[in-house]
Amino acid sequence: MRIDIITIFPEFFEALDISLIGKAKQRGLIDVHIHDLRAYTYDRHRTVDDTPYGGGAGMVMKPEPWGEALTHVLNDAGVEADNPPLLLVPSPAGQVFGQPTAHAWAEEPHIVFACGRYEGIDERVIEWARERFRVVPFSLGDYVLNGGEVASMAVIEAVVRLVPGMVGNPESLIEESHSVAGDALLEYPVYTKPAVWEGREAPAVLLSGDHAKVARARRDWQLERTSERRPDLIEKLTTDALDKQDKAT
Ligand code: 6GU
Repeated sequence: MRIDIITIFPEFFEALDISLIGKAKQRGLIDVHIHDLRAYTYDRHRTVDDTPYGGGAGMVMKPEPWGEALTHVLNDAGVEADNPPLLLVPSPAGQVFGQPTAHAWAEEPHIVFACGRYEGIDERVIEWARERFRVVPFSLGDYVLNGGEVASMAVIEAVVRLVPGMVGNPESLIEESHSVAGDALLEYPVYTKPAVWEGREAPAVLLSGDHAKVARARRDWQLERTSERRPDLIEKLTTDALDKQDKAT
């Protein structure tokens, strides 16, 4: 998978060399290209924004540097008109990103992130880009970040770990993908050694060696935790997703 990122803060993406994504880069599973938007400005101050037409607070990103930067990416990647890359535009006004979308995007051969400030990029850039890319404005949720960099990093981490060949043990991903299919419960709490820490015992059932009991206890903890923290997910549960014992509980 090729990933291009256009940003006024290229330093943010130095973190991509760490951990799982760093390994994916080393192993050649992903090929990351960072582009400084200011490289496509020609004035002394390398201006990327201006006041909004019609008035109002904040600044709007000027279209010209975006047109040039996006054109550079298309040329550099040798993009053919009949095979447009995915252009992801972080915005609090986007469609909400979730795990099903992460799975879909993990299959893409080329993703471009256009990191703008939250007031946005001149809308004509989005219209122009729709003729050259498959454009998807996305949001992480209902709160406001100053710019798209952190949101793009979050999406990159969520997507790259699902790229075929990434995870040593794909079984863990299979478990996860089931959790996306409609019985999306929150994870159960986990414990490790020592058996007693600060006077607190790990749940005895986990040390019992009874696999059926362990599975039942974990399932109950998932239901408990989900009812408490995410009642909206319980509402969405299909009746098929609940087993007999769940229904009794
Ligand atoms: Cl994707 N961008 C910005 N600027 N703010 C956000 C967001 C994205 N998702 C939630 N808040």
